[in-house]
Amino acid sequence: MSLSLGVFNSKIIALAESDKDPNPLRHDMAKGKIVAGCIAPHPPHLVYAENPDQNEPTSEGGWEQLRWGYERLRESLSEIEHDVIVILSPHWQTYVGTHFLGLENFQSLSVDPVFPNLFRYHYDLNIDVELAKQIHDNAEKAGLAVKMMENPDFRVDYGTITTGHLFNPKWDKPLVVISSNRSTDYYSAEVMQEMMIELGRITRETIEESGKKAVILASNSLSHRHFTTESEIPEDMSKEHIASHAMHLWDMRIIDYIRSGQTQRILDEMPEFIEQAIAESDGGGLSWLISALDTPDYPAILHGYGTIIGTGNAVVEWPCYKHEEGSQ
Ligand code: 2X7
Ligand code: FE2
Repeated sequence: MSLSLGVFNSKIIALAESDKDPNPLRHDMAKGKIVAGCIAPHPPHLVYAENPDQNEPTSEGGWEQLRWGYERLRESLSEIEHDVIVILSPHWQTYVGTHFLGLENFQSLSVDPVFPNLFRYHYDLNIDVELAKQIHDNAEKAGLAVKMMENPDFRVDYGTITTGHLFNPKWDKPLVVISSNRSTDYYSAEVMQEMMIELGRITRETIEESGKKAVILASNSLSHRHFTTESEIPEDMSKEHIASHAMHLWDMRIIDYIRSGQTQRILDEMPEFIEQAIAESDGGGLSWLISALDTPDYPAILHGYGTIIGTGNAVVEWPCYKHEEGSQ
């Protein structure tokens, strides 16, 4: 009796052992994460002022405060390992759902429709189609309207290109590029925000499932009222200032929330911000970013602030990697 019980017990132990993962760390190791989230504005003036080989017009500089801000952002993340950069751009405007670039590579000439004198940029960018499709599929399962953009002649918007260049001028990492579903215009800022909070959650969970490390970028200005005429020398900084005092007050209010870890208040005040400051977060990028970062309550780093043809622009980093479990 005791012998057969012993055999029975050892069988159970053997079964339990065979159920065990031979590599108990595997699941943990495979979990992906967002290592940082940023506001990375895209006025083409910043690329024009840098004079990279890819851009045809040449300049004498300008907008240094913001360009130094981007330098500080790049430096801050230079040692933080990441596999992919995810961008949501308000200049890729889609009215039926959210779209994702869905081919391995896109190359062409991008010309800014309002500032063709500043931005004629020859781009060549690579896409992480696998991750883009995973986010697309999970969004579809959650009931959002989505589409993969698989037209090889599709012209990538200048917001994506400018943010892509300023964040990573070497273009040596693949991108996931997400369109701006114009639900603010079609419905309201409230509807837009509800959809972007859902897309942000799905983006975060999909990155975690994917096993990849990602930096996510909301490509947008803050207040967005701009001058209707351009000075003779666009980079003449004696002509640059915020469009109005009201725009300045809104920018400082949002920056205060950013720096003091009050992202829920940004979401709460988003409809007023969009309406009163004509904010470029009407495209959904900022709501998506805050949601993907799980509405952080720790302070973000303000790397720079400056105006561009009257609009307010902040370069901001939420350093998620400093706030992971066990990192303190
Ligand atoms: O797209 C932009 C922008 N958001 C702000 C200022 C100037 C030009 O382009
Ligand atoms: Fe813009």
